[in-house]
Amino acid sequence: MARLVVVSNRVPIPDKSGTAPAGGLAVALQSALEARGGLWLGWSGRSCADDAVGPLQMQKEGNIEYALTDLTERDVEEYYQGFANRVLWPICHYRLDLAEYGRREMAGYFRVNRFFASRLLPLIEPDDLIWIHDYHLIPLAAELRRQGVTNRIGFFLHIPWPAPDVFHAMPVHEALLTSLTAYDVLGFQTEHDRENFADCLSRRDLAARLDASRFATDGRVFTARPYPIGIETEEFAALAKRAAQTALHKRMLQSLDGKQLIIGVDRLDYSKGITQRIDAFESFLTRHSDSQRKVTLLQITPKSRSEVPEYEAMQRAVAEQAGRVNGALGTVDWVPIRYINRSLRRPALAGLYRMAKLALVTPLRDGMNLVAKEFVAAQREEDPGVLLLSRFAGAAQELKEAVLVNPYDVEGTAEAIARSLAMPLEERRERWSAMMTTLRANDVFTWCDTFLEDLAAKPVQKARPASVSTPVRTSEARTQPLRKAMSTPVARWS
Ligand code: GDG
Repeated sequence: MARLVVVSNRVPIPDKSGTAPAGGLAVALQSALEARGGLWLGWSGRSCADDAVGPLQMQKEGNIEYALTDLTERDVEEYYQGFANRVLWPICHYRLDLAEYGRREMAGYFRVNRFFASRLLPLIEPDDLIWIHDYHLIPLAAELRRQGVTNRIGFFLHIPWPAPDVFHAMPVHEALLTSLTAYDVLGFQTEHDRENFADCLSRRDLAARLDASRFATDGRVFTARPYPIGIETEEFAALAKRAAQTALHKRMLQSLDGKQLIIGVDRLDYSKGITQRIDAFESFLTRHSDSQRKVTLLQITPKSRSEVPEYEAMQRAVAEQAGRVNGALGTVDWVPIRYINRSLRRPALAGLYRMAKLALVTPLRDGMNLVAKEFVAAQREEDPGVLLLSRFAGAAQELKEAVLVNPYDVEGTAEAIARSLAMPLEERRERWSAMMTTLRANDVFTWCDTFLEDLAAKPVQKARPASVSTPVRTSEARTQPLRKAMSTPVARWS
């Protein structure tokens, strides 16, 4: 079995006791790395002065070697805070209005990808399978290819791929698209994302489509498929069951004093629809005033990316909004919304999911949304809670038995909350059991194995296009925008 090399922006490095930070993705990748022997490379999270980037920091845990690199302050500002989080993230979540293009940031993004390639290069062995993760590292394979790497390289995008009209509004979209054709296997969360990507390629004549999943650029074939990410279903269910026995769980139950718990868990991010959700909850309480004092919404929202101004502003806005609803509707002995702005431990979270009658998972746009899946896995078979889920989360493509809502429709969501809370046991059990079957069939280990099987598979090269309506551009024309983006000196862009 070939060795596995994983590259992601951040690396879930185990602490001194060897315990990896919890989280399905980290667990699945670590178990694949452990089985095959592997290397995981990424940013250390530290920044330093321009001339102070030291050697890679290596750490070995069992069969896995972790390699961390520092970045310069300028790198972090341009590549991470700039292009990744203020251009790609909003664009992929359909927020053209929030994207702030700057040539300096774009150049920094390509420069840091080139830097990651140069750090990885000396560590790669001829048969390694290389698996690169997420939007921070789109051009990494193209950079590795330029430096002579011929290994199989795969890419998985955790966030949505938007429709061509949105993606093509981004300067350098063509360079990014072209760089993706350097991979052997491209993974998306849903069929919809894959089709958006295929439409982007075809509008720019960057590849010919051979069949549903194979594309040809001159000289090579690559595949693009949906690989919906899962969770560690059985382990999470067991964790939730155990958590229900803890003192914290009992204290929480006591503090609810018979009220029904509704739960929301999201990183503080505008894509998660938190303000629309609080509006919907307020609308529900106003339209169904008999529910007042009978329910409590627990919104757990750990801070994220607080160095980006939109996130800092949002933190204030959500806290104010929750305070306003509590001020307007609360009573001396009832607080409608309990708002927690920090992270809880994973077992505590699992126990709270299990206690809740209803989860509000209402992102405006989400690649998958693992909270939806964790909530389902944490339920009690004999009396499961209801999942209210946005149609715009990737998870809605699989969890069709959830109560699906349009989060932009505040009143519609308010009515769906009312319906969900009143749902009879039999219907709750039917819906839950169907969703649980889906989660068991496609857990995060299956996701990981399926992707790696495709990545390791012998490529079928030189297939003839089944139907090519427009000629594919020659390699010279095709790689031109990529070369331009990669070689443009920063000075010319700033
Ligand atoms: C990206 C994509 C895609 C949250 N609060 C706490 C906590 N969490 C954990 C949840 C869950 C994870 O964080 C969040 O995952 P999501 O999938 O909901 O969202 P993103 O962070 O935006 O992830 C997304 C995902 O990648 C995977 O491909 O699904 O669409 O945007 O696991 O449980 N964990 C703990 N305390 C908290 O307070 N311990």
